[in-house]
Amino acid sequence: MNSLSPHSPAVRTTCPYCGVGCGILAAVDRQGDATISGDPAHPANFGRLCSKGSALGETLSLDQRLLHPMFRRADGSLARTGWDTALAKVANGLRTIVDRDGPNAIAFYLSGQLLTEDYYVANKLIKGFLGSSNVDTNSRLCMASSVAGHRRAFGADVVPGIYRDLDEADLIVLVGSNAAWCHPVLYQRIIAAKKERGTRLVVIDPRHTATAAAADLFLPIASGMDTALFCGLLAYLADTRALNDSYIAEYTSGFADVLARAREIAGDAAAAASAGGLDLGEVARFFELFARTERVVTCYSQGVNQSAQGTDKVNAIINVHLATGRLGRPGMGPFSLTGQPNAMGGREVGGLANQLAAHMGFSPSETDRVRRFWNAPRMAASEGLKAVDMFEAIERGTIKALWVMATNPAVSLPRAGAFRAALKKLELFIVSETTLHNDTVDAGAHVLLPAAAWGEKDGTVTNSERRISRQRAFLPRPGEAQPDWWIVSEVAQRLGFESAFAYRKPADVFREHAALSAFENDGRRAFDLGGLAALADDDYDQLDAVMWPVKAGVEPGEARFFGAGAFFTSDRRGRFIAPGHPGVRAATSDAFPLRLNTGRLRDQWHTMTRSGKSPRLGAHSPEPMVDVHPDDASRTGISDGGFAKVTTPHGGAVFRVCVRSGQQRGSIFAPIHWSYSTAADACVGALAMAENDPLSGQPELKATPARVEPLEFAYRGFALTRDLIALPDGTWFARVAVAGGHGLLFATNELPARWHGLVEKLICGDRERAEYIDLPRGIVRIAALCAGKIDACIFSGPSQNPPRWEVVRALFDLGILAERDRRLLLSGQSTEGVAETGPIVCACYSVGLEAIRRAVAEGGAANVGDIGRALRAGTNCGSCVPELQGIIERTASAVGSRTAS
Ligand SMILES: Nc1nc2c(c(=O)[nH]1)N[C@H]1C(S)=C(S)[C@@H](COP(=O)(O)OP(=O)(O)OC[C@H]3O[C@@H](n4cnc5c(=O)[nH]c(N)nc54)[C@H](O)[C@@H]3O)O[C@H]1N2
Ligand SMILES: Nc1nc2c(c(=O)[nH]1)N[C@H]1C(S)=C(S)[C@@H](COP(=O)(O)OP(=O)(O)OC[C@H]3O[C@@H](n4cnc5c(=O)[nH]c(N)nc54)[C@H](O)[C@@H]3O)O[C@H]1N2
Ligand code: SF4
Ligand SMILES: [Mo]
Repeated sequence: MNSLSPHSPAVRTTCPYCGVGCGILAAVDRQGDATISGDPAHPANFGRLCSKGSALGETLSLDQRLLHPMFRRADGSLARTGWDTALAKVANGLRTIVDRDGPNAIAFYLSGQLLTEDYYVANKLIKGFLGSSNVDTNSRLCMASSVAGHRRAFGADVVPGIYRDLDEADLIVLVGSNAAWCHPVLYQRIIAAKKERGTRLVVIDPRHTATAAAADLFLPIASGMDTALFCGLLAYLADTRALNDSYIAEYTSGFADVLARAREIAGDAAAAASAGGLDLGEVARFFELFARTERVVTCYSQGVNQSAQGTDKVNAIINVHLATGRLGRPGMGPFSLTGQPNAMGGREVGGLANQLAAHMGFSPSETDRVRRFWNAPRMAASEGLKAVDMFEAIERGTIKALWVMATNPAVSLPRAGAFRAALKKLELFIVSETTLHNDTVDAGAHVLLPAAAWGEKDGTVTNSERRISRQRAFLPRPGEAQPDWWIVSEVAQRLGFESAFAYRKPADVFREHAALSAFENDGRRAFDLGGLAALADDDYDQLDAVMWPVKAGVEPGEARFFGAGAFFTSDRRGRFIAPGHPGVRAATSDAFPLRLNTGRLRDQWHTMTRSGKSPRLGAHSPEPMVDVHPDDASRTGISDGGFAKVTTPHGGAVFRVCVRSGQQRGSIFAPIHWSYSTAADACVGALAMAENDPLSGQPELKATPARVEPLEFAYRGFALTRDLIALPDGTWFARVAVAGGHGLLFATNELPARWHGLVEKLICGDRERAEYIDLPRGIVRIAALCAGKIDACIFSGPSQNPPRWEVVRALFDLGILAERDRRLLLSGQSTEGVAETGPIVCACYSVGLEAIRRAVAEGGAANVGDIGRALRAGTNCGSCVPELQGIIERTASAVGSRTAS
């Protein structure tokens, strides 16, 4: 793996972002630059990639990488150390705490971004050898409600369908899923089915998203009321004789009671409409469409899972599919869209605190089976603490050692501010990371272990349709970075468990994992990789994407589950589950009259440690914005493009404001991506409440009571620098990746000319200085040039008329400036060859808003196809097509009204 030559032929691997699990071809040229393209042979994407996948090549630099083991000195600074010392420190520290305080004083917090092999080894060490089941994962914040819902209904955590069902459905219902941005390649498949087959699309979401733009029917449901809608649907199906009576009788149990409960919650379309705050006619249309369409797939994601009643929402959806027998056959089924690349793999190895490996639970017989298989000396016998409870135990001081791998909880947990502070209480705080600084590391990690990153590591991931794909290395490992499975195994060996962790390569781990899945299985556990348990090293290296189950002696295929019953419950029947009364956990009040909904943007990935490195991705939504309905904006006195402070009972943060009519009255939306490492004060996790679903332990991250207030800054501006700089306290800023250096967008009440020290430091030495300063008008433009290139610049102006940065940013990347450009630089104006692009809409081809507007207004482009032919925008991943559509409509009507007047 280390000996990869820097210009190897393309390597087949898998995207490290979302759960679609797209196949990728990665090649490295002689300069060491990676070329990334979609793998035409991979059944998840057939060659397509979204904007994030296509930009992976821009995220591979070693800038900000953690390259060596490090430890924190008493004065708080980090110092480099060797692997032996670091591993011994971890092993001795864990041993001391377990011996003194018992196994439950230690915890691991893992991630759906680990590979299955990494995950398996970590889980084995803590549950089987250290005797603690305090191992949970960020999947608790992500998929836990789906897992709990599947287990209640099916007796196992199984997604019944496959992606092909999306091609073969006549109706697709997306509940709490912004697939256009979060599962773009699957969304393209849905759009293709609409075109080719006439598939209808219904989108259920409190806000009008890019996904909703293509819907035949959009239901702007009140936050948390999905259960009412699906109960109303169940009652309607019963009343209109649209049930599958023979499926119910033959394969399920509990229908009559659940129907009675559904009628109590919402007995018909009118009751469902009233509970969901929806238009009766539209609810009736949805019910009728659902009732008469046999091939229905209902996909759902975080609008369902991240709820205090997420498990009930999942079961309310599954109930209507069981009642119509619409699952396990082509073109139908409930379909949980997983978030992370290996959310499923983590579930398979038992990464969650309430599960054991290979889909087993903590019953005495299962615990014993795993103990025997592992030959485990100290097997955890009962469930451990789930994520939020685990961090509360750290807050209380009962958990004393924590090992975080591949997640950034100081940003992504609810009540993140309080939990970040609690990390200081740990006696031993270990972080396995690829990045040198993120909020979790900077919260005071004692030992940093450098992990090999995507492109450098080898193993497997499982996507939303149960398909296992290989991630393969195509880059050499930098510095002293090591794969996560290696790091854990080395610690285990130093704890005295040499033979149980004597893995030499990922294939060794994978074979053991596959063997455990088949161990004493007898067809009672869905998850069975017995057919891969004896895979030779070469075959593992060559493994094509394969869908589980892969039973020994059976040719693997594309299995759907439950078309003819055969559930994994004790009586093999599927269970109807009666949901509780729907709603959200915390009430709004005079102090917090709004609800804060949180989620994702199209071109960033979580806490931006990777996607935040790509200039192309940074151009789409460069600043943290809060979306507010026009009525709420005018009531609270905040305006589009201005700033607002959002406050909840847990914290406050400051965002630019986007006033959107697609936002529901009373509900605001903010993205999860920014942290204290990337912005002054825009960490959404610090605002979110930690109210959990009682069954799944998943927190309700989309409904925290909140208020907004306007906030004024006198000046706004930007800085472009070759090295990272810090702005003075009190300055609001967001970091933005730009080509050739670092960008900062800021807002302030103190003019940069008065930022003592910083400007002098940037503009010193033999650098040529250019400046235009007009303090009374609030204008400051300072640039330092070095050998004809911009080395650093700071521009600011009054908030009402701030400087635009597109042109200067392009010049910053250009290299040596021509005399004319140098003269024009301070004016921030376009010169020949550097046109103003405006904000980037198409990330794949870097096409900006202005160019698209021009193509419509002057070039006569009338539809998305015309734009594609003229500018290429929208022709690669298609993620921007909904935005293109909106721009065409708005520009065309503006042009129309100009010509009319
Ligand atoms: N671009 C991008 N893609 C990603 C990720 C990323 O960071 N960036 N992350 C990946 C991960 S880990 C995940 S888990 C997925 C998440 O994928 P999604 O779940 O699609 O994304 P979110 O934006 O979290 O939330 C989806 C929608 O739920 C809606 N919602 C909120 N409350 C309710 C409700 O009560 N009912 C209903 N019906 N809807 C509600 C929100 O308005 C939002 O539009 O995305 C994956 N893909
Ligand atoms: N308010 C609110 N909060 C949320 C959500 C929400 O919708 N709203 N969504 C939740 C969901 S669904 C999710 S999945 C989480 C995501 O939240 P996190 O998991 O905290 O976010 P990431 O930025 O993906 O963190 C991954 C970390 O692993 C590091 N890393 C990358 N590759 C490797 C590797 O190979 N090995 C190691 N050791 N480290 C690596 C990265 O540098 C990064 O620091 O956020 C959750 N939090
Ligand atoms: S849809 Fe995009 S982010 Fe998701 S796996 Fe495919 S390329 Fe990666
Ligand atoms: Mo997630």
